[in-house]
Amino acid sequence: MAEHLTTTIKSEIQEVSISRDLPTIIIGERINPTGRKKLQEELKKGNFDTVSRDAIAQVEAGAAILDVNAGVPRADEPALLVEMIKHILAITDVPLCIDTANVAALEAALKLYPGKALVNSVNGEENKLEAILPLIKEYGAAVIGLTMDDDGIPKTVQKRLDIARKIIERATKIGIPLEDIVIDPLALSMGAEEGAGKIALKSIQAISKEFGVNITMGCSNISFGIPDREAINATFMGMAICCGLTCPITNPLKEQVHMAILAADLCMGRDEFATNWIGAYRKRKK
Ligand code: THG
Repeated sequence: MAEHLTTTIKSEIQEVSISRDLPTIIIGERINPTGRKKLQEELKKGNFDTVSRDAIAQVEAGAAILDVNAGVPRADEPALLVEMIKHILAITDVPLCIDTANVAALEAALKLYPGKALVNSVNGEENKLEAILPLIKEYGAAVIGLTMDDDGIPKTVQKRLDIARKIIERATKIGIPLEDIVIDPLALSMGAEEGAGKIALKSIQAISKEFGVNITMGCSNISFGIPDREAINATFMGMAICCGLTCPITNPLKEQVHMAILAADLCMGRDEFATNWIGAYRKRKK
């Protein structure tokens, strides 16, 4: 069993520590135009009002880090990502998670970002490892590694563990500290793939135990195509935290899911005197 590592992400003035021995860190997922037609149209016109509003609302609701994705079809992604980050930096101090598959956009964002960002993401594909890991090293960032490679997302826990090992070996070989690598074992829809939930949970457990690294996941995928999604997402969230998930990518404005995170922290002894649980209760009652 590897020791629990601590990943520290920084803005210019705030520091956020991610660890199995600390409260769960919520990475707010909302600043993402994928599947949001209206936001896409706004961004194309240079309107960042929704971005600013989503940033403030998520931080207010408990996000400690904000994911920023500028994936608008046919847009100039490097320019758009930079503009979005500038707007977010102007209104909040929380550290950012830069969510892009575009290497030029990533480099532009890292150049501009005045802290230690979390980069979302690299995976086990050879060209991704070669393009992205040197940027992580150069800018002193932390990085999320997805357990998929040129053959796609593996159907077994063992293969996901193997890809995590490959990413970790390649990153540490060029001098990226182990604690700056966060692994995402990937959640697929249980509606489409039988056993997707169990594989995700077992993968979290296996990777956390083997390497001691922090684990992230875009958890809402798990319920895609199934009714009453929020109840499923909330239960899965609690189970995943028990297995070793430390920094879920999620929407803290979804109350059931947020309460599941706080309850899981309380159950696992990461919320001394139930301070966070009671604080959230009081905020809801107001
Ligand atoms: N792993 C990592 N990064 C990721 C993902 C992951 N980044 C993107 C995504 N997956 C997580 N982010 C989002 C952002 C928004 C929504 C879901 C995931 C979302 N979904 C609504 C839904 O599912 O119904 C649709 C939009 C809406 O109307 O709100 O909003 O897995 N490392």
